[in-house]
Amino acid sequence: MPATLFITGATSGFGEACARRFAEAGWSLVITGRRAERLQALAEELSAKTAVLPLVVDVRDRAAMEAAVAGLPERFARLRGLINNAGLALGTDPAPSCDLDDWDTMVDTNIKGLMYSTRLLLSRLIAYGRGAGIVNLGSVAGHWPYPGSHVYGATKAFVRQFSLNLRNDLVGTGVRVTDLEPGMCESEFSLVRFDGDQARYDATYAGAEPIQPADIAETVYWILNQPAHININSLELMPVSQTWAGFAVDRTRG
Ligand code: NDP
Ligand code: 8X3
Repeated sequence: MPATLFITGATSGFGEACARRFAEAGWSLVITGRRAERLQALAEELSAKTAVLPLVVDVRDRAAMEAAVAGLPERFARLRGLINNAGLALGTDPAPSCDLDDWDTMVDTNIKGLMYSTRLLLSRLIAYGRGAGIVNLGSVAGHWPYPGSHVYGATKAFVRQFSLNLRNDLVGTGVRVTDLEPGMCESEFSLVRFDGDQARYDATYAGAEPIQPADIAETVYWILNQPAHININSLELMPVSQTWAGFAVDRTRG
């Protein structure tokens, strides 16, 4: 039975690009997301190359995630990889004026959704053993503070520490864990964050030569195909055009 890769959030961006990259290499795929039509279309396209199971599920819905994992057909049960990719940022307003519902959504998706898929699939990854791996989508926002990042960055700090902690609990199982921490990448991520504002999306990437989802997919493929005795603990990448800002100073203090 071929090895299977489980990808959360495969209807766009990194998840979709990873599905394409791993399908090219012949891995069986379980792809998930909420947008059924997109997921179905991707599954149909990739099924010319490999076995693909589309699962329409919201990672925030614990019961639905439990049912989805419990119902995995035997054909897709030999799990070698999990890409915890589903996630989002909502808004860039400063903390005092942003929407508390957006904070809930980011925590529920980026933290709790990732917890659910990890916990529910761990036993299958452990059963695969040596060579299996989890790639969690963290972010530069998980350790570099910037204005408007508040809860989004904090959820990614969770992803980083959770990933590192998991490694300790998985010692001896052969299962690897990586926190992948990209900087600016061009994807629907910014359309979601800016509530569909196309002009703001365009301005974000204009002239910056951002990382593309296919670049991330290539990186994930490299991580999960390292020799079985190597664990990439964390990997941060940025476009060459992006660096850090200096400290901000309040000059109204007299
Ligand atoms: P996209 O918006 O293109 O893709 C996000 C994916 O997550 C979609 O497939 C979406 O599917 C899925 N998703 C969102 N919410 C849920 C949910 N509740 N249940 C199931 N699936 C969900 O963004 P990216 O590909 O750029 O981002 C992927 C990950 O990478 C995210 O975790 C993001 O935080 C992280 N990241 C992104 C960076 C960037 O600059 N783009 C940089 C660093 C990290 P659907 O809507 O169909 O459910
Ligand atoms: C996404 C990258 O810089 O927009 O995680 O926070 S950033």
